[in-house]
Parts: sequence; structure tokens; C-alpha cells
Amino acid sequence: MNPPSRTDFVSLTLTGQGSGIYNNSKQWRRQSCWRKWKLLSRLQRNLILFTVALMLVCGIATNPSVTEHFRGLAVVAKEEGDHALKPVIHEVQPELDKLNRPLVPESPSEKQKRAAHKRGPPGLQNRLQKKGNVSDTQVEKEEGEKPLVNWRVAMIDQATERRTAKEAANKVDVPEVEQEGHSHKEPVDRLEAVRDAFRHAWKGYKEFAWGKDELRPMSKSYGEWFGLGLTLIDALDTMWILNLKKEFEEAKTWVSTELSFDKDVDVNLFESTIRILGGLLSTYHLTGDTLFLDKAKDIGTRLMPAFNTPSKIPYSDVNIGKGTAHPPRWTSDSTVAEVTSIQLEFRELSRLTQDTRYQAAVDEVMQKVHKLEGKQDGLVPMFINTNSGQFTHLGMFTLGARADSYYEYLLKQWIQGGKKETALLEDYLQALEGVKKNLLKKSSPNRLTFVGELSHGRFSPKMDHLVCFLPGTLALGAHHGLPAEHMELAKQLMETCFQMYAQMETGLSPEIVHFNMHEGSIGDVDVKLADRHNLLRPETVESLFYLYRFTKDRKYRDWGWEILQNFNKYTKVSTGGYTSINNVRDPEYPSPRDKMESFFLGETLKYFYLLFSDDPELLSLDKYVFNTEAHPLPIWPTAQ
Ligand code: DMJ
Repeated sequence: MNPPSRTDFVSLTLTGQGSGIYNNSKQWRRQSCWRKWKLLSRLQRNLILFTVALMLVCGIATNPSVTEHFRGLAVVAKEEGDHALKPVIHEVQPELDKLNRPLVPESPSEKQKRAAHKRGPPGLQNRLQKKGNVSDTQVEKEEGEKPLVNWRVAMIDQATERRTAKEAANKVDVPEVEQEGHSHKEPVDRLEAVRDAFRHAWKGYKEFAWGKDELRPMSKSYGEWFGLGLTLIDALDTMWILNLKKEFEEAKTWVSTELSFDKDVDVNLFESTIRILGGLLSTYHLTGDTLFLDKAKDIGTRLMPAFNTPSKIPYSDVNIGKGTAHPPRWTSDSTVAEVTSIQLEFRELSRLTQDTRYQAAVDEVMQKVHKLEGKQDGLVPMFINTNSGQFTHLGMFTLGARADSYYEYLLKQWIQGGKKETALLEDYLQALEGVKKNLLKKSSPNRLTFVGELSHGRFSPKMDHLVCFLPGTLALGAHHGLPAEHMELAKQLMETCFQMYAQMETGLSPEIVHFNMHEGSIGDVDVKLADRHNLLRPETVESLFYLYRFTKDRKYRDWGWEILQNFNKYTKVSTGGYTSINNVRDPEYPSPRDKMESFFLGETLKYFYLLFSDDPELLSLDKYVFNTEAHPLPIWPTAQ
């Protein structure tokens, strides 16, 4: 074994000490000390110097007056250091933001600060900065000072300006609400903001599209689909609920004097049932005015020829003037969601008129679908043939377009009928098991729960915005006594649906997203170029309403508020109305599509209002069930 070298160990024993030689002269002592110092190894000397330096620093640091001085210096040093680090921080900041991005909103001020980052993920931020365009901080400033003018066609948010000024003047003083130990103060009157949004939409409709199906707000014109005043009828009960009396009365006058279903037009059975029949029935219930019931009976009766098919599975289209019906030109198939999401309305029409034909027709459809083969764990394909009555295009399963409201109406019919029709409940519960088994997955990196699609056994992480009805439906089921785990799943999916908005640069969801599932993905959500549009759809707001009603968790309201503000920012047209947009990923130019769908007034704004309303009796979910177009229909009295 080799003897340890001098540098292998540390000895603090000074050579010579204890040798018995004692010299007290100063010079000897100096020489002796120096000699001893020289005898030390470099490591020993460094160690001693370090120890002395450390003791000095500690001594100084504990002196209060010196501490104050150094604190000042430290701030300066930090600022300089931050500067030096800035380029690095700037590069990694978006990634850091993503990792830290809370899934629940913070306080309004924190949220505002974060919103600036949220609108600009790495790609966009770089692009904006390179182009010298709107930076994150500019966005934040402009949000606070003046509405952003995004488009060449100026969509200046006048109503927001008006409201902000009014709010500032009034300083709306809402009493503090205690919740879970926190005190929360409503910063603005959100209900009034929804009413303002409705008035603004209505202004455009009234000026440029009165009595027509849809407003084209950019071109200040209108579009016709069925030629039946679709937007006006869809919006009737919303006006009633929002207490917009003047607007409601004007619309009612149009219904009584202008609306006629005696027209040679082809209408889609499903769309006219959920929007027109549903809208008229609910308005009748809210107002008690038989004008609306008479009109409902008229359109309901005119739609009945759709059921004259070999299989009793209805055709998609009906000519309400001629009394004829037919499938689309290219197929004899109907869409599964369409034929199974007209039941609430026709059943209610039978109950009100005591004419059983309506209910008999739609119940037969449900009974047939109940027995059909071709389901997978309760999941249904998207098409059904009107001749054979069989599913077609087997092996493809989604909770999005063409199947969505089948699941919604299983539960809602069961609730409407007083929870007695067990076949409906069984199908609903089985379908949910099918969803869990086949379609439910987690995204990366944030492990958001999402509902994908299945095509011949192959899973696709694609999710339509339409699927965002599901959190609300699950929550409704749990409220009506179904397993509590449905509520847990509802909460998870609600989070996901909100993230579909929050992770976009405009804060508005695209029509379709693809979730990332690979470890190490940067964001949870990918959006294909063709899927970047937003049609002002209601599903997420609808679910937020249910989740808030049942949990009273204020975050759902805050999420809704954020969404409403983004609708105002990116879809509001200065001359009146809101428009669907082509690109939710481009806040500079979201590219208006020049169309305001009737469901924006029928559903989206109504659900916003209900979300922000504190009155649990306003359309109590123990008394009403909403059809898939947000028209409330009564839950039948148990005696029936
Ligand atoms: C509405 O007509 C209904 O909500 C329907 O169930 C789905 N599509 C639109 C809204 O997105």
C-alpha cells in the first residue's frame, strides 16, 4: 500500500508546535508564523484562507446596518442578472408557461397576466415579434385600454367599450360571496354582459336579416336555409329568459303575423325539430301563450311524413308544403344522431296535444335502434338505412358529429319520462361503459382526459368540439342519481373542453382537435389546418352551466367568462352580430366566415346567461330538461 501523499489528507497540526522551543520576541514570532505558513501545503493554505473569509462574511452579514446596504446591492445585481439571462428566459419562457399553466384559473389579475402568454405559444410569439407585431405585453395593454382591432374590416367592439365605461362608472358592487374559505367579489355584471351580447347580435339580425334564417354580419345580409326565420324562432325563449321584453314582443309579432309553414320547401327533419319545434314548445311553456303551441303543432304535423319509410326510420328531409319526404340525393341512409334526437320534442307535442301519433313515431325509432346489431359495447355507428332499418358504415364510432345527441337523448328521454323507461337508461349506461373501454384516453403532456374515435378497431385521438356536450350530460345523469363516478368523469372532460379553448391563440376552440399521446409532446392539442374554424358553438358553455349548477365551483363561471370575452374580442362585428371564424390560431386575422348560426342565440348566449345566474330556480334542472338546441321542456309529472 502506498503511503498517502501530502495532498491526500488535510492536517491542521502546525509543524513545530509542541517541540518545546519557546521564543517570545515579536520578530521570532513573526518569522516563526511565516515559516509555519510556508510549511503548509497549498490546499491547507487555501482552506484556512477560505475559513477566515467565510467568518468575515458571516460577521458582516449579521450586522443589521450592513445587511440593509447589501440588500440594496442585491436588488441591483438581480436586475442586472435578469438582463443577462433575458435571452435565455425569453426562449424557454413559453415552455415554462406551458408546464406551469394552471388547469384552474387564478385570481382575475393573475389570469389577465397569464392570458397574454396564453395567446402566444412559442411559434406565434416568435412570429409576432419577428414581424414587429402585437407582442404579449401589447395584447395585455390593448385588452385593458382599447379593444383590439384585428381585422382589416374593422370589428371594433363598441358594445364592450360601452359596457366597460358603464362598469367603471357604476363600479358594480356585488356582495362578497364566501366559498370554500375564499371571498370572491364579482368584478363585473356578467349577466348584463350576456344581455349586451344578445342585444348586439339581435341588432345585426334585425337590421340585415329580419325574418330570415341566418344573419351574414360582415356583408350585412342574410342566408336562407329553410326560409322559416330560423334565428328568430331559435332565439325566442332566450329573449324571454334574458328578460328582453321589447325584443321578445317584436319577435312574437313576427311569429303571429308572418310565420307560415305552408311553404314548398325542403327542411331537414332533425334541424327543424330541435330548433323550430323545440323553440316553439319551450316558448309556449315559458309564456303560456297558445300562439306558440299552435305553431308547434303545425310544424310537428308537417314533419310527420318523414316517418313514412319502409323501416319507420325517418328520412332526413321533408317538404313541409307538399307533405313529402325523402333521403338525401346520394344515399338512402339517415344519420343516427338525427333520427334519435327528435324524441323529446315529438313526445312533448303528444303530451300537450293528446295526439299520440307524434310520440308513437319517435318511440318506434328508439325501440328499433335499441334492438339493432352492429353496436360495440353500446356505441352506435353513424348511419342507419331507411329501407332496411339497419346500421350502415359499421365499425366507426364517435361521440362527435352524427352520433353525439343519440347518447344525450337516451339520458334526457329517461329523465323527461320520469325515469321509468329502463331500456333508455340501460342503453345509456352501456354506452358509457363503451366510451370508457374504447374511446377514453389521456393526452400528453398534461394528461387531459379526452374522448377519441374508433375506426375498425383503430383508435384515433380526434375529438370534435361537439363532444363537449358530454361533461354536461354526465353531470346531469349524476344529479339524477346515476353513479358519482359520472360526475368525476364530467369534471375531467370539462377541464379538457376548456383547454381546447385556452390552448388556442384566440382563446376560442377549433371545430376539431387531435390530442397528442406521445411522451414528451409540447402541447396537448394539435389542430389541422382544415379544422381551425369556430362556429360559435355552445357545447362547452352548455357543460359549464351544468357543472356550475351542480358543483357551485366558481372556476366554471370564470372559464365561461373568459370564453365570452374572447367571443367578444374575435367574433363580434361592429355593425351588429357575431360571426363564425376560420382560424382560431390567428388572433391577428381570425378570418370571418360571415355567418351567425341560429344556435349562437338559441344556445350559446342562453347557456352563458344561465351559467352566470345565481337563481337555481331559473329553469331548475329538477323541473326541466333541455333539448339538444337548449330549449327547456318540462320533466313530466310523475303521475303520467
Ligand atoms: C346545435 O344545432 C345542436 O346543439 C346540435 O345538437 C349540435 N349542433 C348544433 C350546435 O353545435
